[in-house]
Amino acid sequence: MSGEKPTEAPKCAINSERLWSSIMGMAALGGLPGGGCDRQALTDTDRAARDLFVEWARAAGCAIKIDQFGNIFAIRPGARPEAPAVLLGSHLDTQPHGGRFDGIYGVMAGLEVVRAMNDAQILTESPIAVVNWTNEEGVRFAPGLTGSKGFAGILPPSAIADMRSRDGARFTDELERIGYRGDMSSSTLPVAAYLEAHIEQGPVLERAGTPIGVVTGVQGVRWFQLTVEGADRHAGTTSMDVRRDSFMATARIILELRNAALQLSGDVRFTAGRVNVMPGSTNTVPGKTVVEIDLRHPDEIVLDRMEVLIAPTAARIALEERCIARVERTMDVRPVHFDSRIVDSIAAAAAGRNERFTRLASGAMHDASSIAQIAPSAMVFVPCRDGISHAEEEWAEPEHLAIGCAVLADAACNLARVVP
Ligand code: HGY
Ligand code: MN
Ligand code: MN
Repeated sequence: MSGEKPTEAPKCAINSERLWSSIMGMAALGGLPGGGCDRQALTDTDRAARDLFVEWARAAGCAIKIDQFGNIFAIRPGARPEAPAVLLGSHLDTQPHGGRFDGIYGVMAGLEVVRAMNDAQILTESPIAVVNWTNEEGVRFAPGLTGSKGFAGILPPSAIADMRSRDGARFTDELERIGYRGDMSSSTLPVAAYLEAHIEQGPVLERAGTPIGVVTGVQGVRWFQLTVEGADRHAGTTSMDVRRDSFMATARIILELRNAALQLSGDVRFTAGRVNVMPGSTNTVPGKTVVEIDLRHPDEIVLDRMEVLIAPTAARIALEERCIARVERTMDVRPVHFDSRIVDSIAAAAAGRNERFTRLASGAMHDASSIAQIAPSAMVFVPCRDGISHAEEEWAEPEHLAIGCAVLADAACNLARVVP
């Protein structure tokens, strides 16, 4: 809990109603009947959300810059324009059955910080930049964190440009199509610090009864693609003992891996969230199945131990089912420990507002993991109801969102140094 000295920076009055109505305005784009959002990266709804963000940021006096990955930077100049920027933001893309807050909150909170600074006529030495990272979620184009990895130099531009969507579209072509392929070079926006506000997406803050999470790091995430090949055969005439049923083999493999993961650690997270069973016909034994696996743990050693089990387990079970399996690692985001100075500045901002806070590590992955590789970074969490996220029911209380935004504003003012 607290104990840090209150921040010295002046308080910046957040307009909680403006913040809430901005989040709800974004939620209308790609809104789903159950209250959630489907706004996958580089779709027309993503373009609409980007257009709205750009419109609001320009109205707030920001200059807009866009890089080759489609990341949008809304820049509020500082007294020293050449000084590295304090960068605030997150992502506007969502899961297929996404909520209204995951990612969106961080971008809208950053914008609200700029608007509140304008209202209070606050001038900072360093520029403040608000960013919308492209394709954090990694749904339409996998894997995720694409824009932030590109900006941080973790993935080469050519690899990003050639990423293919599930429907075969090329990343760069889709960026062009929606009008967000820019040419800003990352080197023209040096970053002094990166702060990302986000809903927690888990139950820790709600259980602790604290409105603020001071995020100390993010657990590691690896994605794997498991392909199992058998043979297409007639469902009515092919006896069970000679089938080469790729889906039955896959189902056995996934269950065994899930059990092995649980044996390794109670904290492991093992998910098989996308399965493509081919040819996808009720009356054909499926000859090919591809499944995407998401594996998470805070400790890389546990991830390594689990990873070495995947290929042999898949090969053994596939053989028993007269199939062939192959496994490819498609993403590796290492566990991240955020910079203690930035973490402490968030704790100090919460203490300065007399808000109770909890230090915690993130179970969800974030663009902050990428940016932490090139600039000191940290995150502010607020609670979400029942810890639910990646679901239409996702909900955060307006009051908590406002407190998180105020803490973000104070930390940003502190790091960007307010000109007296
Ligand atoms: O997958 C994640 O944890 C993030 O919410 N995209
Ligand atoms: Mn997110
Ligand atoms: Mn998400």
